[in-house]
Amino acid sequence: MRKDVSAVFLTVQLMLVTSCGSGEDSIRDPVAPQPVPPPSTPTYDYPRVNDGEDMPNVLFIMADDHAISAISAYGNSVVPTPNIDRIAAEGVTFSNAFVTNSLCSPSRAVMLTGKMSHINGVRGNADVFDGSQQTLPKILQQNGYETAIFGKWHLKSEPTGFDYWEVLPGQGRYYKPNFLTPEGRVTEDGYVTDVITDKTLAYLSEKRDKDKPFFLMYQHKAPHRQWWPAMEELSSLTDKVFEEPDTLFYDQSGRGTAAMSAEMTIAQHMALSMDNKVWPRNLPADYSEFLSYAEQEFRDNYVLLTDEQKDRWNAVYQPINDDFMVNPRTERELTQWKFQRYMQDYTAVIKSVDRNVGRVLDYLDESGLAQNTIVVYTSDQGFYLGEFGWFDKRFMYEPSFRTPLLMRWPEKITNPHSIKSFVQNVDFAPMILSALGINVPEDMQGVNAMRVVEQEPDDWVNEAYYHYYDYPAIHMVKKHYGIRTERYKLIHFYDDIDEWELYDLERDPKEINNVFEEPRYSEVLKNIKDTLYRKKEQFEKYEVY
Ligand code: SGN
Ligand code: CA
Repeated sequence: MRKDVSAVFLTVQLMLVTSCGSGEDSIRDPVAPQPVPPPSTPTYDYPRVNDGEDMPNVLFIMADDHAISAISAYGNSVVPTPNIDRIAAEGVTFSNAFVTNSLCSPSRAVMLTGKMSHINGVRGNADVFDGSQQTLPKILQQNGYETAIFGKWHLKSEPTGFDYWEVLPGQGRYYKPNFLTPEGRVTEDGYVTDVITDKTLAYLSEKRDKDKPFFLMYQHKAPHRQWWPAMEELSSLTDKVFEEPDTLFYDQSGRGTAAMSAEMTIAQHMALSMDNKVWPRNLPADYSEFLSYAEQEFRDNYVLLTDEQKDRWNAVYQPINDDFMVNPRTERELTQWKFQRYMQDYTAVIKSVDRNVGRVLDYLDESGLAQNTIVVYTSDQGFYLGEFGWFDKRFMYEPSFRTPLLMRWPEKITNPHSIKSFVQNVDFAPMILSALGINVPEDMQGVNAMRVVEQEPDDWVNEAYYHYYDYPAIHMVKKHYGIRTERYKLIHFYDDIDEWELYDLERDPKEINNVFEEPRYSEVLKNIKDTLYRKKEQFEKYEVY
């Protein structure tokens, strides 16, 4: 059940923008939005409806690129995550949470604003977030909250709306991380996931104003590429053999041009050096790592290790390098080897996130804060762990469209359960505001997903809308928008192509058989196109940025 944006606000917008949402069938569909000046920001009063009560705290945990398939609370995980699972075991697990634009900066901007990418101004990773706009932390500050963020930010401009902030510049680095702070840049010894947690715990135990409720964003860079594990987890990665997804060698032939032309295969686009930790000097002579930059990235990471860390690192990776050197491999075997290496490092990095989440949950327990603290665990999007031969994200296909979402709130959620109603990350801000009893501003486009936490309503509309813009860019995933319903998914790839894909998720959950042209789906197609255009109209009929 999504509400329409304020009619008054829309009228103003429509006077400003006339070309909107038209030309669905043209090759450059939709018409590239022309920037128009933002309207004067409407002002709102945000009355607290639960004045006088103890306001709950909010701990918002986000890990970069954390796939559902790497969280054991979701079942069939490639790695156990006992601490993250604690949130699920004592709270709710959203089994149908989706992003609106499967990429880092856009996803973060959507969560902060409760607005779609073209409205908050961050369509792709190159866009700079306009920190003068209304955001969730600002609204919370106005309602008596102290706000803080530690970890990955990745929105280019300085954080606004936070009483405390220490964020990684850009993607950040794994070892000896830098942080941007209001006082300038600081460099810390240690491993990034541990350091972010140390800062979070220092805030919780010492720095915060204990007379105020807190809204704390605790955001991990890991498990983003290039998957450098912490020393503690290095030993865990050597022997495990991971099951290959049955689509590891899928050729995309049941899909279309966009999937075929994307540059995110383990076989060709994952770098042996920076991603798989093969010493550049050990690379085969005929292997032109497209990638002089990849070799440089590898060195840039390695050089940050202390001598002692280098010894420990080499003790684990040298035998892997030796094995790589002595055993000749066919092309197929090399892909299988890279997949195993990828999964070893990725899961080791997840373990460090899980271990550190455990430290923070323990603190909440020990300090007595747990009872009235809402804990949310999510990611900025899903991730491919070898499905369709891929790593990375960006596509509207399930592994990157779906995102983990767990929520614990002992004070209010007393029956742990799983929720099947659809929610999207554009709903997170309205969900948190509603949970706290704070009015949701009219111009937020998400809906109050707390409704499905309390009890899944029969009239909830399970439709998820998507729009990805970051093209041309690394991994070369073409622009597309689409709609997912409970059973079907319709995607339109546009810009330099004009291709549609329709999937019947019941018959084809892996989305490898595009039925867009199949006559027996003509009725389904007609209906889902109507749904798509309705959603597109609802979300996109005006442009702000
Ligand atoms: C880097 C990565 C990409 C990744 C983007 C965006 N390459 O460019 O693989 O898609 O970040 O990721 S790397 O060689 O620098 O590792 S995002 O999560 O920030 O959107
Ligand atoms: Ca990400």
